[in-house]
Amino acid sequence: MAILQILEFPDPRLRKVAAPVTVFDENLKVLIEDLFETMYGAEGIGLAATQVNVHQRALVIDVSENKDSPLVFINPEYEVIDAELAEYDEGCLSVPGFYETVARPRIIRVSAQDTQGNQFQREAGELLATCIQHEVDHLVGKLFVDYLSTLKRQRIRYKLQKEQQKSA
Ligand code: QAP
Ligand code: CO
Repeated sequence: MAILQILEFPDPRLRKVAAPVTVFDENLKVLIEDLFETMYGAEGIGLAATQVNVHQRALVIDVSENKDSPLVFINPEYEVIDAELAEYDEGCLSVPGFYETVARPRIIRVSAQDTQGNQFQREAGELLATCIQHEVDHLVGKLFVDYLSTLKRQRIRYKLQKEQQKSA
C-alpha cells in the first residue's frame, strides 16, 4: 500500500476527464487500496482517482463516524431522486484549508461497479449523497470551488498558490 500525492487546486490536471475503467484486475485493486490509505491518512471522507493524477472513473468514500464503512464506486453514474437542494459545508483534499457551503440535490440513486466489476445500485441521502456528487464531479474535472462566486474562487486560488510557492 502507498500514500499517493494529492494534486492541489489550481493544478490543471484536476481538470482532466477520467476514462471508464474497463479492466478489473490487480492494478485496480491496488489503486483502490492506495486511494483508501491516502484518504484515511489525510483525514478525508472521499477521494477520486483524478485527485491522485489517475484519470480513471474510480473513487472511494467513507462518511462513517468510526471510519469503518469504506465504499468503492467504479464507473459511477447517478440520477437525482429528490432535486430539493441540501446545503453542506464542503471541503476537498485538493483545496486544503478551505470550506464553503454548496447546495446539491438531496437524494440520488447511484449505479456503479465494485472492484470485481459487479454492478450495483444504491440510493443515497444526507452527507453521502453530497459526497458522491462531489467525488463524481472530480471525474469530469469539476471542483466544489466552481460552485462559488468568481471572487471567492479567485481568493482561494491566490492563497493556495502562495502556499504552493512556499513549499516548492
Ligand atoms: C468531499 O472532502 C466532501 O481542507 C471530501 O485541511 C467534504 O474529504 C464532501 C479535508 C465535505 C462533502 C462534504 C479537507 C481534510 C478533507 C481539508 C474531504 C483539510 C483536511 C476533505
Ligand atoms: Co474533492
